[in-house]
Amino acid sequence: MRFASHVVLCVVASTLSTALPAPQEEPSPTVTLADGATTTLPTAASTDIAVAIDQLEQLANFAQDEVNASLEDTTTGKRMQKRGTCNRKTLAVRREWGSLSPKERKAYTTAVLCLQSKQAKTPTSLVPGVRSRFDDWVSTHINQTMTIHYTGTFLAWHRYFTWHYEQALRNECGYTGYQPYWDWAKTAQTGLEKSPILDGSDTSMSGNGEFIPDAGNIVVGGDGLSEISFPAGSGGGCVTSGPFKNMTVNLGPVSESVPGGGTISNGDGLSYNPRCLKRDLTDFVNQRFANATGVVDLIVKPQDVETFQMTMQGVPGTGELGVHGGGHYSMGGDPGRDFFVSPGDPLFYLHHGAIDRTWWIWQTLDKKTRSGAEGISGTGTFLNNPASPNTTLDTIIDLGFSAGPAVTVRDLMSTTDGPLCYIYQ
Ligand SMILES: *[C@@H]1O[C@H](CO)[C@@H](O)[C@H](O)[C@H]1NC(C)=O
Ligand SMILES: *[C@@H]1O[C@H](CO)[C@@H](O)[C@H](O)[C@H]1NC(C)=O
Ligand SMILES: *[C@@H]1O[C@H](CO)[C@@H](O)[C@H](O)[C@H]1NC(C)=O
Ligand SMILES: *[C@@H]1O[C@H](CO)[C@@H](O)[C@H](O)[C@H]1NC(C)=O
Ligand SMILES: *[C@@H]1O[C@H](CO)[C@@H](O)[C@H](O)[C@H]1NC(C)=O
Ligand SMILES: [Cu+2]
Repeated sequence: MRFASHVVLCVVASTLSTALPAPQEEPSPTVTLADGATTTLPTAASTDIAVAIDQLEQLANFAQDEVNASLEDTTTGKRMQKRGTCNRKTLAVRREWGSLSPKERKAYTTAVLCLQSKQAKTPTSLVPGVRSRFDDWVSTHINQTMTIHYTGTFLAWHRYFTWHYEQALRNECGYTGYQPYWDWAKTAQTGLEKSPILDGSDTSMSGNGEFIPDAGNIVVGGDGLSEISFPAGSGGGCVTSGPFKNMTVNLGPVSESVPGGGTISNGDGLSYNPRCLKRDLTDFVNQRFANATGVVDLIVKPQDVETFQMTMQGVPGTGELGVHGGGHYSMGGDPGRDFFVSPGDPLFYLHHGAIDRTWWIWQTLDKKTRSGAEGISGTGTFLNNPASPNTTLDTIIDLGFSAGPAVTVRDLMSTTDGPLCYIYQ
């Protein structure tokens, strides 16, 4: 039986650390793997990007090993006690965009275009601007924005949101793959426009927007957050190539940050406002807020979910955007820079795949604690303003007209122990 036998992080490094110069040179803790073998994992990120990329891969492999082992041997009863029915045969593996074949990439974007051509389920009496099934997700996100960010539900809500989007691509649009993710660490190294995700080719997620010069800085903040200013990107206009070249954004803007400072809006963003998809790819933001070093530190340093989720979203007042803001503001544009309407850019789901993967790896480092009640912190309102009850395992997550059924946070705390059944490569 292997109940508590694995994921025991013995910090053997602690007694040695005083003799060593820099935190990133601390020896790694010994980890006992599910199969009884031991390995070492990093306890701090290397500032050398290439080394940090290796560390990230090592952490992801560890998570895979742990979860794979927990799903093994269903017939012999050797399996960990689980709530769901997920097993190795039903397990989905979500992969990084660049590791998909050109054909697989095309199948994904074709399915997204299909979703954009299907009828919406949201009644236009409630949201006059919805024009497609794809817009159901956008309007659900707009409707719930202030109760799903800087809340106790942030991670679980976006996990469910992305999962149902993946399910709709599969069940309503014939897609046979799984939700791919965007590895920010990779694009920070290559540059966004040179990456297979954003190079503008037919097998990309489309590329940059047309270049608009003299744009001025982007200033984000407000809603109780202090301001952060950074340069605009290398695009700014309509996306000019790739699968989403002709895409129409129907909803928003609600709070779209624009070059030169400030935001623009179209009221509640729910009325019909057709316009082109715009991007403003911003390497500066990717490299500064979502590089390999930062991602590894996010996974190995926070020991409680409050620190983890706040670091991920950017601790207000620190000038940090976290990897969450880092990804959103590196795509830029409209609706990419709109806190409410951001799922209107299909790249959103690759970004949130990566957010979910980061949480998944972090959870797996201490599965028992981080997938239960101790793995939740926060309330049901943005920075608890206005004050609201604490989020718990029983808190309901409801995706409105996008997809049902409503579930509890409990169902979303693991990607393999409840109704969900996937891992990340
Ligand atoms: C875990 O299982 C998945 C699916 O079978 C496989 O793709 C992956 O390589 C496995 N990971 C490890 C580290 O064995
Ligand atoms: C965009 O629309 C035009 C006209 O309908 C069509 O010819 C073209 O193939 C479309 N491009 C893409 C990338 O879908
Ligand atoms: C990498 O990310 C970390 C954490 O966000 C940041 O402190 C550092 O400045 C970044 N490195 C570069 C070269 O921007
Ligand atoms: C809500 O969470 C906070 C922070 O963890 C805790 O101090 C407080 O006691 C909780 N409130 C209730 C009603 O459980
Ligand atoms: C918006 O949220 C409210 C309550 O959370 C819900 O009653 C309403 O149906 C939602 N509207 C849409 C369009 O999802
Ligand atoms: Cu969101």
